[in-house]
Amino acid sequence: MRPVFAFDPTTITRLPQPVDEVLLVIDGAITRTNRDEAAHLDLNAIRSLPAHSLHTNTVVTDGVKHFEGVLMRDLLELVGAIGTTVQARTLNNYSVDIPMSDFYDYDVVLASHMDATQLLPSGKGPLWIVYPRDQWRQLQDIRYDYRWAWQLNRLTVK
Ligand SMILES: Nc1nc2c(c(=O)[nH]1)N[C@H]1C(S)=C(S)[C@@H](COP(=O)(O)O)O[C@H]1N2
Ligand SMILES: [Mo]
Repeated sequence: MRPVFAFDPTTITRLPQPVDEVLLVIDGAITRTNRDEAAHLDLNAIRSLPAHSLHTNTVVTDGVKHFEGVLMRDLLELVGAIGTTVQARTLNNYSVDIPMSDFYDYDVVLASHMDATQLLPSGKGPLWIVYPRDQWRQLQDIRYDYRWAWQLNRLTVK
């Protein structure tokens, strides 16, 4: 894991403004923002990061699914996250605290697509935190199942 520094708001720099619908707002201890001390990201901003995909079973779908998105650690680097915990919140008001070390220990994906189809709020979208469950036995555990936040729309870095 990379070292954790004290959060210094004086180092804040700007991200580009969103052009399309904002899918994800990241706030808290971040050093790159574009509105109201938060990072408001549309799909293009998310997809400006290197694409990452994986195949895995989930506890809520049948069979192996193909997820496409970006790595959670790349997303956190994009916004200059400085902290130890990420609180994930969702459209259905679910909330879970995730240790940031998960994203350095594993290739955890912020998925925007499943089986080549964009995730929508009527399903598990707009975004879904997907762990490489099939690749690591230790991830096949209820402690990690809680962290698979679907219908994700906000992250707070603490
Ligand atoms: N948006 C959202 N994500 C969520 C949840 C939820 O209620 N809403 N439940 C969590 C829990 S407790 C688990 S075990 C896994 C599996 O959720 P499910 O079986 O309740 O669908 O998703 C997690 N992600
Ligand atoms: Mo659960």
